[in-house]
Amino acid sequence: MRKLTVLIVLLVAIASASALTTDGNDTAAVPDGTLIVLNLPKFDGNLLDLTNIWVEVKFDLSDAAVSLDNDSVTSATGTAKVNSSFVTFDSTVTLLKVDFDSIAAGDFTVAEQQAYGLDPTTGDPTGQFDATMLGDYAHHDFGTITRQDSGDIYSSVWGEYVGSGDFQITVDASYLTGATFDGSDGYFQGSTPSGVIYAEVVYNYIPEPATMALLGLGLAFLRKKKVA
Ligand SMILES: [Ca+2]
Repeated sequence: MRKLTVLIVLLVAIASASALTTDGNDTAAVPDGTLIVLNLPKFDGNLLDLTNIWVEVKFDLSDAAVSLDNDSVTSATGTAKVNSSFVTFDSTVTLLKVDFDSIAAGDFTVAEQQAYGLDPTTGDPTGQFDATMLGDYAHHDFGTITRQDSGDIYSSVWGEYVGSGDFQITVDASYLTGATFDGSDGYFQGSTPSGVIYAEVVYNYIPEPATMALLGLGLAFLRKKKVA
């Protein structure tokens, strides 16, 4: 009976020790063509204590909008477009996941478009963009476009995440709004999009010395009981 009690206490101690987590995150606006650095905490403990590292990087592109104006005397299709990409995506730790896919610049590329059938021009001045708000005009708001990648980090690179201070993720984004027309005399007006980057790291670990001490204590107690 005592043995069972000791075992239960041991299991509870191990179970509670294995639940420890520490994490951190950082977020920043990413203006077009500007180098941005995110700082995320390293694991300030022992490499052997780690049981998992999880990383997420998320990018939101907002305020992308394109207005179209057909100045042709025939109807035309106008296509509003937004493109964004990370010209730079660097990290001081290797963002290699257990599935051998890396969190990389390509995960955050945006290339979206929306086509509109436009009526012949309504007679507004030709050769320039005019917001007529009539059938020769269309406006597309792309809303917030989210690109995200996350996952458990491959254990062979965990060592890079251990230490004091932070690791850095550096990005530089390029944004473009535009339009194409299948007829002549199409004009557009595009906004300047804005971007926000967010990154998070979560460390799961077992504080090994504490667990081993408890385990040792329990085993010693069991052994003592066995002898008695
Ligand atoms: Ca027009």
